Amino acid sequence: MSDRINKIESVARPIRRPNTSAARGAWCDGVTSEKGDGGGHPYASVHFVVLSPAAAAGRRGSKKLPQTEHHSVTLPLNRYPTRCLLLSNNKESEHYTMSTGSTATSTTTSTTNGGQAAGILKLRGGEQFLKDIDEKGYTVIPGVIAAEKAKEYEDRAYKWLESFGKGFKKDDKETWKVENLPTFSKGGLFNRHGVAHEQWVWDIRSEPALIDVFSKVWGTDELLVSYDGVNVSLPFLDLDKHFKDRAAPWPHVDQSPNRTFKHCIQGIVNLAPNGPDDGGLMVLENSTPLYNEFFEAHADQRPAEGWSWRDGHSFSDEDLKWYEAKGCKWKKVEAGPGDVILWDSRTVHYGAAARGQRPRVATYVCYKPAKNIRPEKLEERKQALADYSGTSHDPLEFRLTGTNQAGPETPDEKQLPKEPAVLSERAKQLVGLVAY
Ligand SMILES: O=C(O)CCC(=O)C(=O)O
Repeated sequence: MSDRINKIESVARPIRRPNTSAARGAWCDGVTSEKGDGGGHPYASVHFVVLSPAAAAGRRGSKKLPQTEHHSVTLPLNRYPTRCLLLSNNKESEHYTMSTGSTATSTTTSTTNGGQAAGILKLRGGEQFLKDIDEKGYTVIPGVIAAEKAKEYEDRAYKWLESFGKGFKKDDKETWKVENLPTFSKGGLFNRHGVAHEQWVWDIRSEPALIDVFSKVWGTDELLVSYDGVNVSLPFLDLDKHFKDRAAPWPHVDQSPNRTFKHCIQGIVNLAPNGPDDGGLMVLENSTPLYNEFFEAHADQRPAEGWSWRDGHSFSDEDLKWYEAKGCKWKKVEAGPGDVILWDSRTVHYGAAARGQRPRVATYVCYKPAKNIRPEKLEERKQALADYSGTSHDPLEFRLTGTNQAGPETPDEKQLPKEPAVLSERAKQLVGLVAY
């Protein structure tokens, strides 16, 4: 066995073969128990099944090879994918790449962790906000950043927008038009122009109290951070003129249906007062525990090659009716300057455009334990920093975003930050440039 598989457990659950061609060969049947090793490293016992080549090819009754082998092992969670080296008859016989939880069922999820969502996060220290995320799918932590500091960041966001010289002036509402701003999407989502690497954005990411919040989430302060974008949602005078459905809801989750466990906690640092009519986060309350059930109930939507591993899934009106029939209700998450909003990536959500008179100003943040990154992704992070590229939320299993990926949308669009961040030692750790 490879050194990552350090313990064989007895088979604890009946086998359930996933109905995907990707499962041919070997598949994980479910996490049968979750453990920590005392050092904050989460492990799970995973039962998986190896199908012999004969059985995989459908040749039943082959005497030469067993049709199936059943294994349960202890795997470190968060390693996506985990390389498993299986032994058969004491000989190395097969190499398989597996993702823990890749086909585990929601039944397993609910029975393995005392009714709470099982998964890759360890609850530590009984923090109420962690319980809130588990119970409601989201939470607001007040005053993580002092209000005066939040105001400074808000001003720096406006200065950044003014620095493009396209006509926007924070103090003149007549200039609050889409055409006076650099390219953005939805009601005010900016992830181009190298914004992920502006000094003010890195300063926010490096705020010790913010890092502390995510340290509590993961039980370690040795974290990597996403190169996420920012949001300035103004009550625009011309929102629909340029892009008709900018203000339309875009309900989605930021997790692949293949990842059946808690995988990522997303965050927003809220910088301006944010009430019911301001642009901001909408969550479908109680949608989190229904995540696996939704995808099982909508297996007809699954492509022939299986659900995508891309961490994202959008929901149609019809899909939402399924959630609503189960009692889920939309809620606008309100927050004050300096508050941090956290939510489980399985929670159905979207960023609403402004309906009232006030601007929304916020940055997106997401941290995960550095030890769980794959070496190739670490190199990709370093390159993305050098290129001023952005990333999707999960700092470990990310996609690149921003101008370098999609190309400029306007001739004047560049990938260069206006004030490229000079990284502190702490920020370099959060990149992965300096090892922990
Ligand atoms: O802007 C928001 O509040 C939500 C943005 C969003 O949907 C996301 O970051 O996944």
